[in-house]
Amino acid sequence: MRTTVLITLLLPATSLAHFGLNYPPWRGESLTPTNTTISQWAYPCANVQSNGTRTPWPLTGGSVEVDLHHPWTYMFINLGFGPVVTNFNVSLNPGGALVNETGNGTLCYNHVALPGPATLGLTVTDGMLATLQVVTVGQTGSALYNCADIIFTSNATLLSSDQCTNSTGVSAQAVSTATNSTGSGSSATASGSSSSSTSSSGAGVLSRPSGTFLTVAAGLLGLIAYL
Ligand SMILES: *[C@@H]1O[C@H](CO)[C@@H](O)[C@H](O)[C@H]1NC(C)=O
Ligand SMILES: *[C@@H]1O[C@H](CO)[C@@H](O)[C@H](O)[C@H]1NC(C)=O
Ligand SMILES: *[C@@H]1O[C@H](CO)[C@@H](O)[C@H](O)[C@H]1NC(C)=O
Ligand SMILES: *[C@@H]1O[C@H](CO)[C@@H](O)[C@H](O)[C@H]1NC(C)=O
Ligand SMILES: *[C@@H]1O[C@H](CO)[C@@H](O)[C@H](O)[C@H]1NC(C)=O
Ligand SMILES: *[C@@H]1O[C@H](CO)[C@@H](O)[C@H](O)[C@H]1NC(C)=O
Ligand SMILES: *[C@@H]1O[C@H](CO)[C@@H](O)[C@H](O)[C@H]1NC(C)=O
Ligand SMILES: *[C@@H]1O[C@H](CO)[C@@H](O)[C@H](O)[C@H]1NC(C)=O
Ligand SMILES: [Cu+2]
Repeated sequence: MRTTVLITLLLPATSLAHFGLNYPPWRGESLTPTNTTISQWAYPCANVQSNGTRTPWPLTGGSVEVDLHHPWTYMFINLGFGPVVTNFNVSLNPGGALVNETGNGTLCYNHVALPGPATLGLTVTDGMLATLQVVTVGQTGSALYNCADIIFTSNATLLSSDQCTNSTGVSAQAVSTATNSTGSGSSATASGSSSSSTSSSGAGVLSRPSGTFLTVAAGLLGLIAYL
């Protein structure tokens, strides 16, 4: 039974490309073919350990840039607090939505906002340590991981507009569920901003996915983590 699940998940996985975390810079090269210990399939951080270097990140959140190579992928930006993070339990997805990215190249969010203290259960202060985890998930549920170590710093800055760009043809949309469909069950649809829309109005058009969709997504990630 477990073998069947493994085969189902891993076979399509081998045909997928991988992704890079450009900013904050990842812990280290996770696309290396020479070190077989390192694998982007490995939860939570591709088996790449922290090397002690941390990128200063603003107290209210900062820039995130990824380099993607698939026709499309779901993407999660997570955060965990502390010097050695094992629980990436803070979701930083823009608009709180499940994100569906389309296209090959860089996707950059100038300001990925942190939730408030009530949601975090703590107040972010100068010098706090944390680790960002970016997860991409393909249609089969196979997930890839990369991590970046950060230090919250009051005078840290966002990337400038020439450092933070979306490649031509790269965009991301919020996935929402149609809870009102006439058929049996709900179907997923995409809505939201494209790379050409203005960032100031971006959050407004993002809608939250239903709990069910997130539960399914979280379940898949949990299963993958377990395997
Ligand atoms: C150490 O980590 C930093 C990011 O925190 C990264 O930019 C750098 O490439 C890493 N060094 C090595 C040798 O992998
Ligand atoms: C391969 O990566 C692992 C995990 O980062 C590291 O402990 C190990 O030293 C690396 N091996 C080589 C040969 O670089
Ligand atoms: C993505 O773009 C890079 C550089 O522009 C190119 O080398 C690569 O073949 C492209 N990959 C896919 C899957 O289109
Ligand atoms: C996240 O996990 C940490 C460590 O397990 C815990 O202390 C913290 O309360 C959790 N935060 C949230 C928002 O669930
Ligand atoms: C932030 O402040 C520290 C110490 O006051 C200084 O060393 C550092 O260069 C400053 N960084 C920026 C981005 O201004
Ligand atoms: C890149 O695209 C995403 C979604 O399509 C958007 O939210 C973001 O603001 C864009 N980045 C830049 C630098 O325009
Ligand atoms: C829900 O169903 C009603 C009746 O079929 C329809 O008028 C309405 O537009 C639907 N709402 C959504 C969000 O699909
Ligand atoms: C995600 O984006 C891809 C490519 O644009 C599209 O084919 C797919 O239907 C989207 N998935 C959802 C659930 O919107
Ligand atoms: Cu891949």
